[in-house]
Amino acid sequence: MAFKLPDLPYDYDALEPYIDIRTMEIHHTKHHGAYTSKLNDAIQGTPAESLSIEEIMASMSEYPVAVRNNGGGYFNHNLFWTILSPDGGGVPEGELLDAINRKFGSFGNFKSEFSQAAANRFGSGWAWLIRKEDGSLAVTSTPNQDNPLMDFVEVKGIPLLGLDVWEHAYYLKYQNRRPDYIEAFWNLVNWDEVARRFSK
Ligand code: MN3
Repeated sequence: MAFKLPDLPYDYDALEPYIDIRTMEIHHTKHHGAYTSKLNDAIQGTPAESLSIEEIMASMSEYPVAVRNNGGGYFNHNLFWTILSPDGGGVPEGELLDAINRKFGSFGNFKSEFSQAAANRFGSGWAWLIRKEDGSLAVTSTPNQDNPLMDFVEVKGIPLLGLDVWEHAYYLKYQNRRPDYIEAFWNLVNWDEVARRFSK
């Protein structure tokens, strides 16, 4: 069964002014769309066709690079759209906030560690908040379309929050000002969805 490009849970202009309509439309239809179709091409006729995207991630070292790049791109963007919301921003609550405070000392410390991971990722990649196997949280970063579910990454875990820092995610509006894009991102974070992933 082929993987499908999911619809966005909001309109292309919904994240204005933080992420502009044109970036959202190109990012979803062209970039995410291409990862989806190239992933399907790469697994066509192989046993991976009957696996979930998470199952493919978990044994990624056994796959060719086209599955790594496009499968990662498919999964990462599926997650990215859901952790953004026009009603996002603010601070998390409940058990997620407790876990953040335990690990990072404060929400502000977490935010700055995550922002630094996003800013310092050289070239293209992602910053992540993950839940590790022992239940603790960590901030990590991966290059290209890798993610913390892939079996070969240094720090593995369940991604709760991810930020795309490829230039295609921000260049039209922010050009070289990645830190401004990262700052804007905090106004969009859907903490309800992050908390749902945390407690799953
Ligand atoms: Mn992207």
